[in-house]
Amino acid sequence: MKRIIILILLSLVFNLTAQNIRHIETINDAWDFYKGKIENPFSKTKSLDWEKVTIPHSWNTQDILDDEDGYYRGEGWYKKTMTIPQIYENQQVFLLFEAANQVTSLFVNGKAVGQDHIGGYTTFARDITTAIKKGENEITVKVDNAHNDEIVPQSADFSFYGGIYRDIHLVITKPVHFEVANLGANAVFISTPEVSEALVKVDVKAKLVRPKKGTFLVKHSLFDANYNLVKTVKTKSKFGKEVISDFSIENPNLWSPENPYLYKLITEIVDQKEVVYDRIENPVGFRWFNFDAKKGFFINGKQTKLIGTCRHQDFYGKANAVSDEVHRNDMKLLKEMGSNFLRIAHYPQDPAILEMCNKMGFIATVEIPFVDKAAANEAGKQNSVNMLKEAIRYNYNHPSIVAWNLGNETTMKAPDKLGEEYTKHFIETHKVLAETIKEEDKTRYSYTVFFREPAYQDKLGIRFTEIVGYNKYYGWYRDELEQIDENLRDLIKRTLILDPDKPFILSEYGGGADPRLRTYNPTRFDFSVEYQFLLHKSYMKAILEIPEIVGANVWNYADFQVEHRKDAVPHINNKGLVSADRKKKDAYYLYQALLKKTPFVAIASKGWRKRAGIADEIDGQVATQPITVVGNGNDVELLINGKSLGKQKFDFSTVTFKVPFKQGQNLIEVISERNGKTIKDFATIDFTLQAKNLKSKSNPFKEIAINVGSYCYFIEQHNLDYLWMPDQAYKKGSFGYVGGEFLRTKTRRRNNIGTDVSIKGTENDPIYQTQMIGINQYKFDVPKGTYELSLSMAELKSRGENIMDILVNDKKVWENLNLKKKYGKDRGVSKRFLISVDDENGITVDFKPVKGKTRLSGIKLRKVN
Ligand code: GCB
Ligand code: CA
Repeated sequence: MKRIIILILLSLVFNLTAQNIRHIETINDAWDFYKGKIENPFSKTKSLDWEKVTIPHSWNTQDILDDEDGYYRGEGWYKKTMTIPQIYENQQVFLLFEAANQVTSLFVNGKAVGQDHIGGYTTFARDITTAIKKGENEITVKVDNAHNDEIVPQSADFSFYGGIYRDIHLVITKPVHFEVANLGANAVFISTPEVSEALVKVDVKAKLVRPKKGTFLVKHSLFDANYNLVKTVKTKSKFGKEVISDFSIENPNLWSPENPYLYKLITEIVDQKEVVYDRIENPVGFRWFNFDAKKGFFINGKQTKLIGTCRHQDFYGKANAVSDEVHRNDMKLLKEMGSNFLRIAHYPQDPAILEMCNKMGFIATVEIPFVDKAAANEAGKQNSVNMLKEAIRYNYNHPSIVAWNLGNETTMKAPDKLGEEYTKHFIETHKVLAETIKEEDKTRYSYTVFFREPAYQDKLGIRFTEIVGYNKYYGWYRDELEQIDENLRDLIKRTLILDPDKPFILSEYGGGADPRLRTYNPTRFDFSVEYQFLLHKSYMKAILEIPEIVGANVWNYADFQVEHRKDAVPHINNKGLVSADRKKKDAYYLYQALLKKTPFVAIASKGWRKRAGIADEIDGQVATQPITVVGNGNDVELLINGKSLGKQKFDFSTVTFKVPFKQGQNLIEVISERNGKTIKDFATIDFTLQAKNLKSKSNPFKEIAINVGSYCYFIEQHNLDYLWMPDQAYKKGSFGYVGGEFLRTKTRRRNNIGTDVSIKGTENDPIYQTQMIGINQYKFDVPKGTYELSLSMAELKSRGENIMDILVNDKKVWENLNLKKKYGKDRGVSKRFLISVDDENGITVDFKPVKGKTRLSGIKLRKVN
């Protein structure tokens, strides 16, 4: 009997608490969506074509990837009918939007509710209590992502996708409740004015909505990670006043990247009889931290080098309408990479990200999308301030956040060229944002990210924040790998002269890599995975050695979609350590080897499964190619097809073996050891061995494709992993070009091979972006037979008229070819010819200029008979 009573009592207690959590549910499903302007949104005539969609949703998933310039920026309408569940008597009902880009208007039953929400990346809520009725309600949301002079971002290297691209929640409370519909949609603010190993002092500020009459108390209950109650405090509330509570606890478990220990604070509104009116939960991490310009970042007194990445909210084919699962998976990959630092760039992101930062032990910075240029008038400035306030208030309780960043490369559009009026607002915006950070949150640092010379910012007078970040692309947009270390040291000197106490973060660095491009001769701006690997290796050497770099963020964790970008993959900024659909590139494994504390080894290029090479010797059975292994052991053994190539020592976590590949499947195994633990990795590689002599009897010629004018292999992704080989000058017995030179992009800062023009009519842009200009011949010393010869060409960035004749074995096959005139510029053209070789002279393709210059981008030869 006694037991039964206890059980009943327990279940009562349980039920009570379960009921007392405020009611929150997502309302993401089955919205009707219409893209475009609607003149008369609430008329009953059904002339418009509405489409059913699920939130997260963006209307720009496709048009940012197509060949047409621009993407839809304008209105989109969402509507849905719903009955509101009756949870409490006299309940209060709110809609909470995690974000919608970028101006959002809400209508309930045909009437506007609240003000339009301005800004695409911050969370907001609206009180719909008085607008709703019993039964069906029509909820209508207009979202507009048109350019707006008064809202940042004004310009940036990402896409301003439109839509309700994050969850919508229905929040239902009792009449007495914590505020919901306020700037930042958060009502409980936790800070820790004092933290040490012995003691923490906790301050909590709560904002509630209550009637004038009655006694209502705010009750805080702190639980440890095992849900043991550690502390309870109750504070009386006064009508119209914030409720401030404080308490302290002894010997706290501290939060840090190594041990992200989280307490949980349950905050309730109760009356004198302990009846609960509302309840909110927050994670709490106790830590203290500081930045020191010379010694670096310290957490709980321990010096910690901050190494990590930046991240965009973006996924291939989904725009920014990314599910929480993808967000959490990203955080898992970042953790596995060994990083402890995350720059949430260039705007506040989905709440899932900071939830995981807290849980996994990331040090994070959060910023608003003041990028490239200010919204330079009074309204624009105020909108930016509001955005920042919303971001700070909504995210105030995350222990992972250490700094608020007010902007990124804000001088990209040089203020001195935009007039006095602009400059005035521009400077004032920096100032007021920096002040807002300190007014809103005294417990964290204010931060700005620049890219121009320190002296430039100095002259403008915009160095207002306590820490400073620099985005520097040495070894990519300018200068070579060898100069990275020296350039960084010089830059730091120049900033510390101006601000000796202002800590320096390398807030961006990186280089592009298209996973389809591979090479053994990496050069700057070739977009090869190998160059990106070398670039990150050079940076990490410098970053780890220079104490004044207190933190560094790779640009970027993942490739992301930029409508106007024209790199090796059009519309993709491919500086990611993983691709836009999250496949790891070689540099990702390098970071693991350098950062992970647990035993680790990997074949860096294991993602490159399809390879080819020319046999080492005439009639040889193997082609020897380098394989780089990364790891944190002392040394590593490599086996190819079961045969050991011995052990080699790691140097800066990397080592390269010369590996002989045979035709067909090859198995590479690597074995290493750390802390007494054996670790292994393997890769299977499908290898095509090309004979050194194309007339070889033991390895007869079948087919070859050459990426003319490039040192890079190119792997076609939508064509059965078709592999193009790098180009070479003609060698007797083999193949290659005669005459001409590699097309290069020559600017003040660059002289790279190829050019980043988006090529029409093909997905194999890199084949066409690289080419031989002024080529005389292409030769293949193949045996007798019938061949299919395929020529790929495009006219890019050319001057004047270019006309050529093409001859194969002295026979004119293409006369007076004017690519630009016939096909238009920047279009990939590919034509196949059937050729019969009846003698021992193989194939010679002649390119004869009629006017201007000859050109060739790719060539394929396949033996038919
Ligand atoms: C930057 C910007 C970032 C760009 C990046 C790049 O400095 O802050 O938004 O995407 O450079 O890839 O050029
Ligand atoms: Ca090419």
